[in-house]
Amino acid sequence: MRLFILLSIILFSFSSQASERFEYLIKLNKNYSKGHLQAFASNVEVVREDVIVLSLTQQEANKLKTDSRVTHISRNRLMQVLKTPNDLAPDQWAMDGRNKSGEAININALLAWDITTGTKDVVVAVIDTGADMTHPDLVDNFWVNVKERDGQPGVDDDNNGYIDDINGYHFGTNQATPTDTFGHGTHVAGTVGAKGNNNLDVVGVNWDVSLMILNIFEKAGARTSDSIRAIDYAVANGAQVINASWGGPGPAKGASKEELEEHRLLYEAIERAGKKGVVFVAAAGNDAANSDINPLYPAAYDLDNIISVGSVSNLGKVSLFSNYGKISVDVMAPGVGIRSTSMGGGSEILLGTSMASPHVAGIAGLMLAVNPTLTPSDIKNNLISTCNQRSALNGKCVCNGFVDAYASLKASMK
Ligand SMILES: [Ca+2]
Ligand SMILES: [Ca+2]
Ligand SMILES: [Ca+2]
Repeated sequence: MRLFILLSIILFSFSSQASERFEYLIKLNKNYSKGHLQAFASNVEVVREDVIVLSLTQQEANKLKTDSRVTHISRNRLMQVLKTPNDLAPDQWAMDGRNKSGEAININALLAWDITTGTKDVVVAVIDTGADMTHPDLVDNFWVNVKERDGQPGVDDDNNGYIDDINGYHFGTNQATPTDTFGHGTHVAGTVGAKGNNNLDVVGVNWDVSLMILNIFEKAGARTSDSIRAIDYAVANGAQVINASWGGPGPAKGASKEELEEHRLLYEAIERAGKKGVVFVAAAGNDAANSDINPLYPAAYDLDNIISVGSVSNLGKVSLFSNYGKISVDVMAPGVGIRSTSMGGGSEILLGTSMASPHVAGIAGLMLAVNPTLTPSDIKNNLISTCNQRSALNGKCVCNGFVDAYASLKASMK
């Protein structure tokens, strides 16, 4: 069996020093004016007729609390900036855009980012065609195998069976550097976690994350054996999420024994990952097929830790190319007109369930950032129970809708 790419605030830290001054918001008794308080400070800032801002020590503020000239005194609190990244490209509609009818067919990322923008503690393995390992918008978010980074070239410093695997590995060529020569993996990695708010290119679902880059592709396809090695590597080296934007057909109903047997070892590798608490997010496929009848694997394997992702357009409908299936496809996510990182730097627009899947893997990463104890089933259930249902998606996937990062996070914090 060969597997194919599915183308297509500022927070000030206050010290406890008694002499330190803070800003206070003060409302004056109507019989008084700011002039009456100038004994306390010369730098009076007038907000409105009876409301002023003064810079005071804690002691001075306490005194004013009992002062008849003052009817209200409180710290001039700093509001938190709502987290809007400076690199959300205008056409990254999947994150927060609206369509021409004003509908928000997006993953609700802006609200999610007020809760978390991700953490380097979460490791997402991108098993794909590798990544541009020098891409300026990805380099900060690559997973780092510290023992290899600080070790000796040519030596397997962490004794995990792979030499010099600093950011991942190229299973297709058995080389240390998982360099992308197709562009597919670079794009997928950027959707999961292109560095956010760095004034560069695009923003990933995670602004910060550890992307473990595992390349299984060589020329046109990936060997099943290499995909199994990559899955086992991801699990053994600390990944909590795997994204698989690839697959192969069969076995459909009435498949031969031989065909079934071809899939057994890949199935078992993903099952092993599940037992170690690793969630496996997979693209449903681009055959415009009902995958309950004509499945694409691994997405359609019946395993609790697999989340199969179809593609929704910004009209809220199943993308023309996308597989669907009320049993074998779990959720939909944006997969058309997706801007993400491209080889050689910069960004490009691609389409496919390959582009939908990493949105969901990215949300899984955010969920683990707020709650590291989530199991693969928790993640899957939270995504399904909170998705935005649409009549056009009814019967097209388990949740009858598309994923919502914000709602998934809220469910994950309970
Ligand atoms: Ca090693
Ligand atoms: Ca080494
Ligand atoms: Ca960026």
